[in-house]
Order: sequence, then structure tokens, then C-alpha cells
Amino acid sequence: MAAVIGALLLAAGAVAVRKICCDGESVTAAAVDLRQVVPAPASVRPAPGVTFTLTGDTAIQAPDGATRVADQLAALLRPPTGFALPVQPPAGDGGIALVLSTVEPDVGEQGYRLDVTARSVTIRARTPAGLFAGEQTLRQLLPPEVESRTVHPGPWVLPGGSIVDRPRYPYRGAMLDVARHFFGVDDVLRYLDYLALYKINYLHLHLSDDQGWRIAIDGWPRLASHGGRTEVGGGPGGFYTKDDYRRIVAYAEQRYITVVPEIDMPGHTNAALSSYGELSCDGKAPAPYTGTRVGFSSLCPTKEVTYDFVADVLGELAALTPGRYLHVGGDEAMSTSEADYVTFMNRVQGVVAGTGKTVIGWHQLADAEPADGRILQYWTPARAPADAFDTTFRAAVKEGAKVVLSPADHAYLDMKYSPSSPLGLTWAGTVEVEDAYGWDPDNLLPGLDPAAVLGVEAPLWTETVTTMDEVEYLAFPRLTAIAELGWAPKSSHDWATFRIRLGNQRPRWTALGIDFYDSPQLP
Ligand code: TNX
Repeated sequence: MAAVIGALLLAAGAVAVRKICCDGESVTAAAVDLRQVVPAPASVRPAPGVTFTLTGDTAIQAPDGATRVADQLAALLRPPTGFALPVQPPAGDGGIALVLSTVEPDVGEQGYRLDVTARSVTIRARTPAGLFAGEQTLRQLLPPEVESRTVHPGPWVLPGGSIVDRPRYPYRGAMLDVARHFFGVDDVLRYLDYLALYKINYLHLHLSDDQGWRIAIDGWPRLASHGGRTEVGGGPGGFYTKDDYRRIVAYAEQRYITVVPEIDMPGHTNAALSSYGELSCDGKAPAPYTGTRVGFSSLCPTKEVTYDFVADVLGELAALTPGRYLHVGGDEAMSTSEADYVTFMNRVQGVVAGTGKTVIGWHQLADAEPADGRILQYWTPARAPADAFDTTFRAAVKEGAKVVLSPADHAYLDMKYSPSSPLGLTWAGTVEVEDAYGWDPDNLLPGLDPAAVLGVEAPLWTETVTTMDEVEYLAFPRLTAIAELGWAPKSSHDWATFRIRLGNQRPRWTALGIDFYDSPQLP
């Protein structure tokens, strides 16, 4: 019987542990298995039989430079535990301790070391970002009710052992298309919370497209007041004021997530053209567009006013954005001639450099001349790379471009899971959880030097998506599979064990109120 219960607990991501309770009685509590963390840490050493239990007496010790992350941990743990969890300066052994240490080996700038003994839980890192990553791991080692915002009885038991962890890639991204359907600030903040839990450190916001313009630009006010009032299907749309955008950026920064704003050009620009007719080659403002076709619009690459527009928009956006990247789109410019496209994108790259930022574009940007540090975001389905992974792209990489991988048949969160999925598109096929997980960024494109791969990103296009529940349904579980590829060491890649770890996340998603897709591929 005990063996049966043990096996059941393991399948549920837990191990049985004995603990002696207050009146000397022995009770059995369940601790999460140290090896169940998503994304998988670089190294895990369980200490069988050892556990740490949070109590009403537990305090969180943190030095000056780590009080913010300590406060964040306390804010997470107080509601479900009902404990006071005071944040205090370092005061010796016992309880939870955050330690900033420049000498910590093997954790890099984003990693951490976590040690759980019977007396203490210690997270060590070189940076607050590393401590924050360690906290996300600690969170997953507590029972799923830790994600609830109401008090639960516990017990709040952590499994003993040590984790030494650091990411495989520096860039682990998610993209939200707020142009096809608009999502307000609160929705974006919620998405940022989810990204943080899985150690994703870039949020790419697709801020403009044919169907809507989503960011206020002082020099061109009709972009928001006219171009922001439409979306796919004829809904009301919306846009971020500069203060809205600052709120998003600040919330992301507190979670060590960098916002990458995208203004897509020269195509995908009907909302801008409809706001300012002078940006069209014929000088006429087209009607607003609320359908889902692509490739029909273009800024006029031969008019000087176009470059004034680009400089103003990117200048204002750069001033609002603390992160180092500006994304300039560049995909599906089917109504711009190749020569005009190259001329236009060369100048746009110069404008970005002039703002002090580094340019990112969809992989078609490879056609433009090299630019310092630029990043090409690869999005063609991996099984049909011929058109995209061409000599121009290879040459651009040879000349120093880095690559973020978003192959549509693995990483696109807007593809249907199966033909019967109620939401999503199918142009790149269907993408079940195993498809999202089943690729290696180092070997996706034959002949691409793995050293050129900066990381991975999971885009969520929103042609079919209108609510946050629908965002969650498409993102979970696949977003976590892409997070796993970006963080976990290559040596841990294994579908058979990943599907068990991922399945064990479901009670957490339920506690968080996430409307996830209950994939038949997970146990
Ligand atoms: C292709 S991927 C697009 C988007 C669409 C998406 C839908 C890319 C750079 N362009 O405009 O929304 O497919 O999956």
C-alpha cells in the first residue's frame, strides 16, 4: 500500500515525507519533487528525506541590494500561507535567505544557486535578476496552492537539496500581437506575470499592423486617435497612452523582463496610412481595415515624409523604452519592390542606430545591409526553410547578425493544437505540445552556426484571439515548452520526462486561474 501511494505521489510530482508535528504526532505531508521544476535547472541534487517547512516564524533575510526581490517573494507567499514573513537584514542561519555574491561560480548573470536544508532556504546569485529566477524555482517547489491568493492550511514543505542553475540562451522571448486585437494594460501585466514564472526575459509587443496602431505618438496624433480605433472583426480597438506603456515597461522591469516594442514596416501599415494619407505613394488615405489578409499595404519608400515619420515614431519609442532593442518588422512587404525594400530598410536601420538602440527585424531584414549587432527573427516553418534560409540570410549571419528562432511550426502560439481546436490558424500546420517542444535551436537550420543563436521566442498573433482567456488557452502549455527550450540545458531534453513535469504544472495553472488547453499528450 505504501509503495502504491509513493508511486502515485511521484506521478503527481510529489514525494512523501514524514514530519513530526507539534504534539509529537507523526503526520505525512507531501513535498514537491526537486526534479519537477519547469524549465529544468542546469543541475539538481536532491537530499532524500530532508525538507524545510515554512512556518509563522519564518523570516526572509536580504541585503540592501536585494530588498525588492525579497519583498516580491514575501508578497507572493503571504496571501496563501497567511504568515507575516518579515523581510529583514542578514542575521545568520535559519529561515529564507537571499544572498548577493559576486563570487558564486557557474550561475552567470541570470542564474542562481538554491540550497534547501532542514533549517534554511538560501538563494545565492550575482545579480537581483538571478535571485528573482531562483525565487521562481522556489515557488515551484512549494505546493500548487502557493499560487492561490487566499489562505490555505499548508503544510508549506520544500524538498531538501541543491540546485545550481543558469539559462542556456540569453534571449527567451514571448510576443503578444496587440494590433490585430487590442489587449489593455492589465492583460499585458498578467501575461508578464506568467512569463516571469517560466524565466522568460523578453516581451515583444507587436504594436502596429494593418488593423490597428497601439501606441500614442505625440508628433503624429492621428496614429492613435484614428489608427487605434479599429481591430480585426470591427471591434473598438484601443491604444496605449505613453503612461500606459511606461506602466508596462516598469512592471516588466520589476520582473527582469525587457520590453521589445515593434513597429512593423514598410508593410503591415494600413492603420498608419489610413491615419496619414501622405505616407501612401498615391497620397490617399485608405479606409481602415479589419480583415485578416496580409501583404497589401506599404509606406511610400520614395517619399521623404516617410523617413520623417519613421524618425519621429522610433525616436519617441526609443525615449520611452529602457531596453536596448527596437523591432522594425520588415515581414511580408509584398507591395514594396525588392529594391525599394532594401533602400527603405537600410535607412530604417540607420534611424534605429541613431536612437542608440539595436535593431531587430523579422528575418527578411537580412536583405538590408549589415547593421551593428542586429538580430534577425526567423519565423518560417522549419520543415520548409528553403525560401527563408537562403544565401542572403546566411551571409547576414556571417556578417555578424544574431538569430532569434520562432519557427512557426514549433513556436507559433497562434497555430491550432489540432484540427478541432476552437481557436487559432493552421497555415503552418497544427502544433501540439510535443511539436512545440520537439526541436533543438542549435540544429533547426542546417549549417547555422549555433553561436549565432541568441535564443528563442514564442509569438502569439491574435487574428482569432479576442480575450485573455483565449490568450491563455493558446499559450498554455506551449509557452512553457518554448521557455524550457530557451532555459534548460540541452542534455535535459527528453519528451518522456518533460511531459510528466509539464503535466504536474496543471494544478499551478488552475490555482493561477489560467485557462489552459488540457492536452491529451500530458499525463
Ligand atoms: C505571419 S510571422 C505573419 C503575421 C501573421 C501570422 C499569423 C510574420 C512575421 N507575419 O502577420 O499574423 O503569420 O500566424
